[in-house]
Amino acid sequence: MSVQPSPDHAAGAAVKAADRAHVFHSWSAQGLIDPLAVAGAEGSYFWDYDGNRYLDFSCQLVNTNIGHQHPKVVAAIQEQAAKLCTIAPGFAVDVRSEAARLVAERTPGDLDKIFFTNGGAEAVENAVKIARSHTKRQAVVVFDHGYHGRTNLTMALTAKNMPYKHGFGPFAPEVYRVPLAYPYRWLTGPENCAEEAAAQAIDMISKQIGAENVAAIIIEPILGEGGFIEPAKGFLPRIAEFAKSNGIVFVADEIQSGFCRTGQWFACEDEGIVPDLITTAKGIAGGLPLAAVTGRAEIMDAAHSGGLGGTYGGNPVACAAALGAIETMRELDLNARAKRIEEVMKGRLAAMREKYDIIGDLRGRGAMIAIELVKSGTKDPNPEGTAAVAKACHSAGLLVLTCGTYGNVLRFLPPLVIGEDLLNEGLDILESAFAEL
Ligand code: PLZ
Repeated sequence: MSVQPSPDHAAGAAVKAADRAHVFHSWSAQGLIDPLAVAGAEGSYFWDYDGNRYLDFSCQLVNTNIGHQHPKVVAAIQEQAAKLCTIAPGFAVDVRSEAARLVAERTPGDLDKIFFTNGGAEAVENAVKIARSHTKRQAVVVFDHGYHGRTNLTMALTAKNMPYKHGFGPFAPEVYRVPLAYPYRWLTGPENCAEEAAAQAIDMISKQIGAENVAAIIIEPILGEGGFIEPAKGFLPRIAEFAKSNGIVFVADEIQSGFCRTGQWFACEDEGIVPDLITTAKGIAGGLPLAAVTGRAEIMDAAHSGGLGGTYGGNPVACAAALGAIETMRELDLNARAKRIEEVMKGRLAAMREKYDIIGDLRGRGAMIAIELVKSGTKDPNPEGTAAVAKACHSAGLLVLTCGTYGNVLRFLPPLVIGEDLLNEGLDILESAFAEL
């Protein structure tokens, strides 16, 4: 178990100096960031070298659903490292077989073939390759506000008004974007949002692309980077049904929403959807680099022999971490915990919204909850207020992330193992940040 040691300012300064001299971070261009030197972590906390402790309502990047340094994951990694650290993807090994079996047991329907990759973007790329091989078609349909990664193809799949792709084109061709049922910002109001957005999306696909040309429709069942948007109820089933009746591969990108985050193993289960392919990463291995595409055998087998690959995919140590993580989620019934977290958070956040009219929308499921901040009395996005609240929380020892196309969403991703006292402590810090501002 990691225990927070006494402060060691010199060690922290050395870590920071070497970092600033040589490490290139995401978001670091033009020196805009000032990374905190982290000395360790345990459960719901991580800490720096100066004696400060932070309650982690980000799970880093939605990775540590089971908390930091979970003993089961640490032990599984240690054991596997002593036994076999690496093996080429072409061999069968016990941990990879078992990790695949555990994932297959949890994915809905008959999705039981798994291709392991290292990260989420790579999983999405492979899902597109598989869908194109299966359908012998090329077009890929994605949605407004969607995020799917930072490689050239996945940047193309990512929504255009986000900071991730500026100046990096030309992007991959044959990618088409259609409207998303975003209830809070749907022009005619939330009531008809699902129906109208689905009709518009289907109309665009049918008339502008031709359904017969579409290989895949890719959607996050709850959007992550785009602002924790829950597509209006009924939208996803309508799109999934359209995909099915037109021979289009329906891909659920559950890289953020999967593995108990929303109170289900996969968020698409809430509307009874069985996708053709599911992409996963992050929580699957408690933050170790492992990701996967899971699908039905006849779709997964469509790519030609030798067509899919990668040196590190399904690394045994990462697979061992997945075994520890999935076992922990099952044993502790983290789906039930996520639902309880939702109850507590939504209760407290709804009360805050009564008090502070810059909280415009409150949404999300399970332990994937967000508030959208607006200018008082309007629906105009308030990115400055959002950044200020996040900063105030950080100064008070709570890490919360911002997201959304307009930079005005505060997202809360507590570890699913968090106790209710700590959860409330984090919410107290948030409430004080609002009061202060
Ligand atoms: N699909 C739905 O959320 C990763 C990115 C953070 P990788 N999201 C966090 C950042 O600033 O880079 C993500 C996702 C969804 C795909 C991905 C991509 O997963 O493992 O980051 O490649």
